[in-house]
Amino acid sequence: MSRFHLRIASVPLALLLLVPAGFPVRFCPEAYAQDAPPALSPVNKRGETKAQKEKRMDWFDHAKLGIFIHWGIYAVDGVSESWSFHNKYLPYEQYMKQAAGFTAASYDPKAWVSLIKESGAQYTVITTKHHDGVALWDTRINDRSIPKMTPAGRDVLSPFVKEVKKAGLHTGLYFSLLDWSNPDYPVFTRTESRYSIKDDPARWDKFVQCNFTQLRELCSAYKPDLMWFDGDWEQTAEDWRADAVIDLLRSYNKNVIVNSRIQGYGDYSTPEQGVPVVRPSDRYWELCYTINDSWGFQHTDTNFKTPFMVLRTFVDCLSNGGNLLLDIGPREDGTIPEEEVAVLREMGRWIKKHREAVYQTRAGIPAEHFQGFSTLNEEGDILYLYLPYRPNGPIEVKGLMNKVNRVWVVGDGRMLNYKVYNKNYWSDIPGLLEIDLPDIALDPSITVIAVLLDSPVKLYRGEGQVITSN
Ligand code: JFZ
Repeated sequence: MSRFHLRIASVPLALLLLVPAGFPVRFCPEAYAQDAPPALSPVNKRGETKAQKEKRMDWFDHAKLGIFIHWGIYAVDGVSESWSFHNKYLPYEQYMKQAAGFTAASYDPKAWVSLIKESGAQYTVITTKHHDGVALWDTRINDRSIPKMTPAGRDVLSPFVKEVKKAGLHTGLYFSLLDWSNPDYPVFTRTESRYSIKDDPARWDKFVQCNFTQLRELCSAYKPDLMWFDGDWEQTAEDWRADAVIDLLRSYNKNVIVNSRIQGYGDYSTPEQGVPVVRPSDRYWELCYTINDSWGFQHTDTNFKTPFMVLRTFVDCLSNGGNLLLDIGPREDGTIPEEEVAVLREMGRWIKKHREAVYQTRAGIPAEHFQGFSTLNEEGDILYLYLPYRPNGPIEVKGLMNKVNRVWVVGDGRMLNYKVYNKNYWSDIPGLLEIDLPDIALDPSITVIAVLLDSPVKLYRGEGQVITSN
């Protein structure tokens, strides 16, 4: 709606025409209806209707939290996954030698899944094969796999996926399209190339067939709900045969969801450079995020965020209508760093207490209305306010046109007192909603307040012009 489009709040147009000239009509410069969702991604190469896509995306939309797992031979020396040899921080041979130290000696896939479940996550995405080409499962295309190259000596993917499905979580598989180890892949290190696709299309074709074989292996053995591609940036959609990749996945699961890193063939966007500052325009999005600064385990990276910090980012994602895909990097023996365990446990504690303000929510009201984060229930008549701080006085909501019917503390049930200030009976410009929040109702981390409205939320979005007609 244009800024100059005048709308008289809650007065039907027909009635307005009956208003005699000179009658003091109160104008509301822009009544903002929050219930219009942002447009779906224009890229829908599956020929689906909006409703079909919404149905397919439904579990993802409500999942809110996923756990990402980067596990591979790079955890042995704690070097950056694949990039460390590609960027020549160490020689390729030395990188691959880490395989001899990958034991999975304390690997307990049941315990991994129970921790993931405890965190409140609804899905998990595991690196089946990173850019180094080392597969976690027993692939038949080559010997670059955990079962064939390492003392672990077994497929470590299958038992994990089995537990994931048993726990009722959605299965996500990370798969790097590029494979810097494969002798038929054109790129090796950042300065060394093996050949160029246009000079040797047959060799490229050989590589592409490897990808297809591995994708078939993954689809038939693990029936993924979500494929999380990576490494697409080095080639074009045509070179990856992106449309055929999607067709292949769909032939195993027609409802499969695909992330955005397959050259425009994905279902949702992945914000770049961290937590988005402005609400992403895509209807579906997911922030992938590390707890320290590394995806895989690195002994020297102690830059862990606290459980509170991660939780605050999670709420930030919720308030902007997206998911958080939170990464853990297990050690070579399969143990998970304590700092990461602590984060997942705290997520679980908080989500369990506040579940009504997590899974069934959508993006909240624009940030100008409230000093904190917000979401709405599906009907739009419960506004959830998230406070990652301890307020020094009543908390304030500006520009709320609805009548408030009740305010309570989520996960606690306590009713809160509230008042509306500066509401003139002759104006439709709403007053300030002030809610008292006693210390006794505070969550140790992020307190959530539910505001029940008389109807779907309506916001005043004007500049508060002088009203000349009173
Ligand atoms: C990729 C990988 O290269 C990296 O090792 C890790 O697996 C990560 C999850 O994915 O790195 C990227 C690629 C793209 C973006 C961020 C990290 N991006 O678009 O913001």
